[in-house]
Order: sequence, then structure tokens, then C-alpha cells
Amino acid sequence: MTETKDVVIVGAGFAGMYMLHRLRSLGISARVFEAGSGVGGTWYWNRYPGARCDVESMQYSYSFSPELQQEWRWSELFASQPEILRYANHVADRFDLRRDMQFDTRVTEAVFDRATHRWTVRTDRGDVVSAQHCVMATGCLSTARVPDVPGIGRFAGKTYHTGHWPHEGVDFTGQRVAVIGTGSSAIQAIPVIARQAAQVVVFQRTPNFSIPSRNGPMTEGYAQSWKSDYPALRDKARHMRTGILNNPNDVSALEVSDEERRRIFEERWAAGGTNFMAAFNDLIFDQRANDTAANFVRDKIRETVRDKDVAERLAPKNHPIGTKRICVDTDYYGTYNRENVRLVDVRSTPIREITANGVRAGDAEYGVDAIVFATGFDAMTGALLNIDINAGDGTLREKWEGGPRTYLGLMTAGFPNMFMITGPGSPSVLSNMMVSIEQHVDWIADCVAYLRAQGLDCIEATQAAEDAWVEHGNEVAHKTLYPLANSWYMGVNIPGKPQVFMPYIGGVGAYRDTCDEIAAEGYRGFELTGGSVVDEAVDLAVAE
Ligand code: N01
Repeated sequence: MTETKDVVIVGAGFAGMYMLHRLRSLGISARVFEAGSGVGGTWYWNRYPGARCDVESMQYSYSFSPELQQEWRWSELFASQPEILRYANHVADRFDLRRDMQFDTRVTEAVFDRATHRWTVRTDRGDVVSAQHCVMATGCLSTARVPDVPGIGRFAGKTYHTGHWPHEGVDFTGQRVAVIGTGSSAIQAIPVIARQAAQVVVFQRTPNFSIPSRNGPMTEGYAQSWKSDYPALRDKARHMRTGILNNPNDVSALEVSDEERRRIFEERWAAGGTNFMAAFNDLIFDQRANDTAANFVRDKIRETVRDKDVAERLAPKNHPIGTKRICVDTDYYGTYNRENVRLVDVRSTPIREITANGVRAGDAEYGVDAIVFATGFDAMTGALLNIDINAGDGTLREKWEGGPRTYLGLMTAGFPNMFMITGPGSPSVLSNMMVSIEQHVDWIADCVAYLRAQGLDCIEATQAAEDAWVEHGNEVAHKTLYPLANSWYMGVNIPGKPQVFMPYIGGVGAYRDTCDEIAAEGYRGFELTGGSVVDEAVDLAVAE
């Protein structure tokens, strides 16, 4: 039996949850499908030891409900994964979201009918839903990837991926553990695993820059400093470059004396977190400016790690700081001073195979009881392209063979009535995801309401608008140092994936203004068609 809804939402992470809430408030019906057994998305899956958000909790939280943001109490400056998941569940309960959500269900296919302007969505459990709109709230980092290393099936111990961690947790006490990868997930997990396991062998292909988080308990005073001025602070954050109030210093790193520069870096290092990259205004634009920050962090690594050879291997040399996602840690570099931690450079001694007993890299075999793959995700496009999406002129997979192409990261030409939340071509992963999610959800909800109020039932990005947006996105990206790094932003981590810079780097504030202007101009760059009946309930909601 085909169920009929106004909207199908794919994913019950923070994006899908808020999308459902907004649509409901407009009187628009929706069904959410979620592959996991509960809400939370990223925070549902990534349960590895040490997982926590590296955007401060007072900013990494919903702003749409004044009551919610006043009531909820975070226990730490940077909330841990279990606390963020509790928050997601609290939101689901508070806004009664679960009654329109179906868990343990993966959307497999979405086909658009150009005659009826409706999507037919199918799932792996046999559901068939007909909906006017399809909203992909599928997450940017939701398709975990284990590299194709020969012999994985032969390993006698247990293997884990940080992005698919067992719900019951893992006890590494007394075990020898291999960790493959040194991105954000590994950098958080390694210190925690090292405190529990007998031995940890870290297999590093590319060292990353990491800044100490300086995490600590959330004091009542600090929480109140936000809560007493939340509306204004949230509004300010929405217009920042990254959607984070990070106290940017609008001065070039090259305009100040060496002493002054050092003083500012020291201050940021002591304060901790990703705000380090806002120390000067040209760190991501100018190689010489970037070098000053990179050298500062390299020196910190050398000061922290006692073994000089290990320190040199940990100090990144091949990419500008910030052009691979900057990491935030608690005692990452210090962990290499522990007797039970070893670092293997797999750039010079590549992993050749997994054996029954462990990992063979170069000529050495490292015997271990467990392997943790902290090897990342098929980012930004993986989850979307795992669904067979077809709007009559071929599949999305075919369209994006050369890399994702979108208008604003919200829609892609040729696929009417399908929205993406934080899709490629939007600030997404370069921003506070909460801010970007709320902005996209609000824009999409307003757009759907507008269509209905106008008696229309179809919206599609024009090819010309999409081409211009892609060109603009590339132009802005190439003004920065980002394309110099072999990063997942560029798709480099997935063999065969087209290498294009996927997120939009023009800044959250400027991007928001562009989206708002486009909507205010009657959705410039989109073609609006079809329908005839004006939905009065929605009309009223829009007028309010
Ligand atoms: O994944 P990654 P992640 N052999 O892709 C290595 C967000 N996040 O899960 O760099 C050996 O960054 C790979 O090496 P290389 C955040 O946006 C946020 O850590 O490709 N090594 C790299 O070191 C982040 O950026 C938070 O040379 C292999 C690592 O595996 C994103 O998620 C916390 C390999 C993968 O790093 C992804 O982070 C965690 C191979 N065959 C994550 N294949 C917070 O908010 C891959 N690697 C705190």
C-alpha cells in the first residue's frame, strides 16, 4: 500500500528532527525514515571512546525554541557524545517527534513523476510513500568507510569503525589495539583507549594539526552568560563566517611583530579549540600567514612530545594548517609520551595487509587483539548516492559522476522538489552544523509554505543558476589554501571519487544573506510551476 504524505524526510539526525518540527508547525504532513534505531544521526552512530563535539555546547545546540535553550543544562563546555545523544532524545520527546518517525528503515529509492510532481520513496522494509517533496537530511559524514586493505577477513580479533561503534561499548582492558587513521575521531579516541588498553599502535598516514580543547565542567555562571543574552548571541553567530562566535581578529598575521603574533597565538592556544584559526584574518588565504600558525603548532608538538623522532612524525608538514579539518583534543600529543603507545608512519612503511594476528606495515608485523578503523567517511555525497534517486532524466549518481553540482547546496537541477539539508555547495562542514541545519530547514520550510500559498506544487533549480553557483563556489574556494590539501573536503580519501572542493567556503553569514535574497526575489534561479489549490491553513501560517 502506498502511503501519501506532503513530505518524506530521510534521516532523523538534528536536521531531520528540526525539519519535521517546522513542517508540522505549518500543518504539513511528513514521514521520517531513519536507518538507526533512534534519533541523533552522527551522535547515534559515533559512540567511540572520547567522542565529543568540538563546537562549544552553548553554541552546538538548537536555537529554534527559546524554552528549550533556556531549560537544557550542559555539564561540560564541549559535550560528550552520550550527552549530545541524550539531548537529541530529549528534543524528540519534548516535541513529540517520534510519532512521525520510522526507525531501522533505510530509504533505498526515490523516483520523481513529472506528471504528478510527486516522489515515490521506497525503503528496505518495503514501505512505499508518495510525497510532494523529499528532504534529504542524510548527514555529511554518515557513510563510514573501511579501506580496502587485503586480508581484513583473516583477522582473528575484533575490528571496529569509529562511525559504527557498538552500542554496548568496548572494553579494551589488557588488549593490544591498533588504531588506523589520525583524523578528528582518532585524535579523540587514542588518548582514551591508551588509558585502558595494554598497548596501542597508531598507524598514521597523514599527521594532523590539533588544538587542545581545554574542556571542563560547565559552570552556572558561564551558562548564564549565554542564556541571559541568547537571542542576540545566536543572531550574531548566524552572521559569522563559521556560524560560531569565535572572536575573530581582523588583522593580518603578517602585519604584526613576531612578539605580538606569538602572544596572540599563545592566547588562542591557552583558550583552546578551533577559535585558534580566527587568530588572524588571513590564515586560510595566505601561505606565509598560514606558515606562522603552522610553525607555532609544530613547535607546541615538539615541546610536548619527549621523543624527538616521534614529535617530528606527528608534526604535519604537507598541508597548510586548517585545510584538512583542524582537530581538537584532550591530551592527544601528550599520549605519545606513554610507554604503551607506538606510532607507525604508514607513509614510509605502508600497510600491506591485515594478518590473522595483526597489521603488517612495511616489513614489520604488529600483533594486536583489536583493530579500530578511524578511517573516515565517504563525505557529503556518500549517503545521497547510496539511494537510487531518479527524476526521469537519469540518476543522481549519473549526474554527479564528475562531482556534486547544486544550486546553493539546497537543490540540484533536474531533480525537482528534492531538497538537501547541508548539501554539497553549502557551508555545511565548514560551519557550526547546528547553525547551518537551522538555516536550511527554515529556508526549505518557508519555501514549501510559499509554494502552497501560491498554489504551486513544483520547484526546480535552473541549470543556469546551478552552473553559476558551482562556478562561484569554485572561485571562492580557489582564493583560499583549502584545495592544496588532500582532504575529504576534496573527496581525495575515497579512491575514484571526483576531486572537487565540496563545501561552500564563502562564509555562513554571506551565504545566509544570498539565500534570503533569492527567496525574497520569488526564488530567483528556481523554476516554480504546477498546482492550483491554495492551502489556506498554510497560507495563514505563512502570514503569521
Ligand atoms: O575521519 P578523517 P574522521 N591507511 O577522514 C586515515 C568530523 N568529526 O572520522 O589523512 C591508513 O578525518 C586518513 O589518512 P589521510 C570532522 O569534520 C568531528 O577522523 O587520508 N590511513 C586519516 O588520518 C572530521 O574531519 C568531530 O592520509 C588511512 C583518517 O584515516 C570528520 O568528522 C569528531 C587509510 C581518517 O580521518 C571525519 O573525521 C570526529 C588507509 N588506507 C569527527 N584510509 C568533532 O566534532 C584513511 N586513513 C570533535
